[in-house]
Amino acid sequence: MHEVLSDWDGENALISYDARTGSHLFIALHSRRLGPAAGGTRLRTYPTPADALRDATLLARAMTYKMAVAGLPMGGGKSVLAVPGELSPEDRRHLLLRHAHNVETLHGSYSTGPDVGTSSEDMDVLHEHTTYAFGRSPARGGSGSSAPDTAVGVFHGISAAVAHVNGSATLAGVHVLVQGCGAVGEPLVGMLVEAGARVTVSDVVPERVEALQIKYGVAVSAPDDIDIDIDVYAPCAFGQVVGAATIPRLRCRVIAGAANNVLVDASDGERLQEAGILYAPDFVINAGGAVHLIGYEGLGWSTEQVDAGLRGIGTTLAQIFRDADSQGVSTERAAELLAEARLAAGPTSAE
Ligand code: PPY
Repeated sequence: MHEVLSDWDGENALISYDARTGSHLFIALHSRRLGPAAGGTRLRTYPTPADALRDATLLARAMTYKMAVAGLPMGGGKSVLAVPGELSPEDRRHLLLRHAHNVETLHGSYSTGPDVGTSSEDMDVLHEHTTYAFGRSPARGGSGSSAPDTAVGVFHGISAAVAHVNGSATLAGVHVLVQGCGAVGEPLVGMLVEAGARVTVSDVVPERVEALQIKYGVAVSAPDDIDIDIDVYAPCAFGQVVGAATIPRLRCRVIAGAANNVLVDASDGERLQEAGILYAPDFVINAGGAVHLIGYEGLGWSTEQVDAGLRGIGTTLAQIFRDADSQGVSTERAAELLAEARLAAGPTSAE
C-alpha cells in the first residue's frame, strides 16, 4: 500500500478496516484545487487491499480531471469498500454506516455518491450518518440515478466523435458496439437505435442482451469480441479494455463509451493516435453522472441547465479533437492539458 501511495499525487487517503465484515474502507481525496472533492463509492471484491487502494487513487485522480474539464466547481475523490464476498443485508448496512461515519469526519472536504456496486438506496443509508452523500433516491430528496444522464452525455460524445471523423454528426447507419448493457449501456442503446444507428450489444449477463434483442432487434456479440467491423466501440462496462494487446485487434474508427479508466496505461492514447482511431477520453465523455449529481444537488440547476451541461460534453470533446489535431498530440493528452490548464488557473476559471 505504501508503494501505491508513493506513486500517487493526491492530497490524502483515509484507510480503515472493518473486522465484522472483513472489509477495507478507502477514501482517496485527490485534489480540492477547484472545490470540495466528490466522487462515488465503489463496492466490490479485490485480489488484495493494495489493489483496492490503487483503484481508489486512480479513480480519484480521474474525478479531479473530470470535474475540471466539465467546468464543475469541484475537486476529485473516490471511495472503495473492498469486501471479501457477498455480504448479508445487515453486514452491508453496517459497512455503509461505517463508511458514512468516515465521510462525515471529513466535514465536507469530500462528498460521495453511487458508483459500481452501490445504488441510490445505499446513499439513503449513508445519509443516516452523513449529509455528504449525493444521488439519494427521489423519495428521500435526492436526484436519483445519474446513469440515464451519463448515457445522454455519452450519446452527445459519440455524435461529436462521429462528426469529427465523418464530417456529419448523423448516426444513421453508423455501426456501434455497446459493450456492457447495464444502467448506462441500456439507455444508450435506446438512444442509438432511435437515432438510426446500427447497434451490436454484448454483456457478460446473457439476459441483458436477450432483452435488448427482443426490444430493439439489435445484433449480439460475445462479451470479449472486439475484433468485429464497427464504426464506434462504446465500452460501457469494465475499464482497462484498450491496451497494447487489444489495439492491434480493433477494427473501429472511434472509441467512445462510458467506462472509467478505459486505457490500460497513458501511452495507449498515443498508440490509438498512431492506429488512426479517434478516442474520446473517458473522463470527458462519462462526465454526465457528475453533471447530473453536482448540477441538481450541488448547484441547484434546472433540468434545462443539466441538459445544457450534458450537451456541453459533446462541444468540449469536439474542441479536444481539434486541439489534438492542431497540436499533434493524442486526444487523451489534449484532454489532460485542458484539465491541467484549468487546475493551474484555479477556482475562478471553472465556469
Ligand atoms: C463518476 O463520474 O465517476 C462519479 O463518481 C460521479 C460522482 C460525482 C459526484 C459525486 C459522486 C459521484
